[in-house]
Amino acid sequence: MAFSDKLKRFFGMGSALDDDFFDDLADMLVEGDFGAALAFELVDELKRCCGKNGIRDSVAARAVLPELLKEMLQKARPPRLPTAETGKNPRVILLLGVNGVGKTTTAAKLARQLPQQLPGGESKVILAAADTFRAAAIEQLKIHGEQLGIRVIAHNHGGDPAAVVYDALEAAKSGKYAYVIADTAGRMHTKTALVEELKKIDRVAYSKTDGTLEDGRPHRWLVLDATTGSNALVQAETFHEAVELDGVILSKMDSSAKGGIVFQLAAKLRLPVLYICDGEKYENIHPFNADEYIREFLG
Ligand SMILES: Nc1nc2c(ncn2[C@@H]2O[C@H](COP(=O)(O)OP(=O)(O)OP(=O)(O)O)[C@@H](O)[C@H]2O)c(=O)[nH]1
Ligand SMILES: [Mg+2]
Repeated sequence: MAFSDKLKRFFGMGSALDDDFFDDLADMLVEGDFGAALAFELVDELKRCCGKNGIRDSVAARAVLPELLKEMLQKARPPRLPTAETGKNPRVILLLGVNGVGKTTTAAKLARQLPQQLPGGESKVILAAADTFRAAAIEQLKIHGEQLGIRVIAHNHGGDPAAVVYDALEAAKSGKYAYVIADTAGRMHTKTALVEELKKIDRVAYSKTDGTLEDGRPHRWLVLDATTGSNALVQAETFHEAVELDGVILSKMDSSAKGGIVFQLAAKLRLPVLYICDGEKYENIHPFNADEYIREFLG
């Protein structure tokens, strides 16, 4: 991240910790997608911490930041991750998000990544083309399925997304599958339409698994384009308010993303980031690791 280099240089100068230093730091954090409120909170906390410990220059101040940032990330709820096994009810994962954030690409990446945690590791996923809004979206998922050797359940353009999930669960009945990963439409839903659509999918999932989905309702993961900065927070707020999300996947971290959004998601919405995506290839997805993330963020 180019932004991390900037932070690294800023702290590396060995400047005195005067008002100018803290003002400049707040400005930088805002630029890095921290949002003003959280930037000031972190600066105040750093000031307090440096005062208490007799820290006088930026190099020493940099050393206490990881701990402060970690505390911020710990404000997120512990992630409710799907613990899947074949032979049991498959876990249903819905990928949500606005247009173009990377839902379909992420569905394919997850379809390849998630089963690697299962014994055997081979394809135990069904992809559900529940974005029935655009014909091209269905085709796009089918192509991923072909490339990955993963089964894709699709209906015609304009069909009912819940019916696609129904058929995916029907196909998963053999017990061979551990996950159903559903791509959803990227159009900006009205809140009511989105809530109704997801409620219907929940009902389908419960009915298809005799109400015994072991870890509750389908997982709702929001995909956010990390390069959209604070707008990503607005998207998360809107979706979370409407449908209670379980977590976030940040895409396009390889582009011009600055990364502060992760701290805002945790501190403001208590939303954990589950995966980071850093490219268009299938392997460009990584489970989120707080310590690693903080290290990279600080440069
Ligand atoms: N650089 C980069 N590009 C990505 C990443 N994830 C997705 N993309 C690209 O972003 C574009 C949109 O991705 P899609 O997966 O089609 O996004 P979507 O949310 O399904 O889009 P709609 O279905 O139109 O709402 C594509 O060109 C992807 O290749 C990523 O992690 N890094
Ligand atoms: Mg799509």
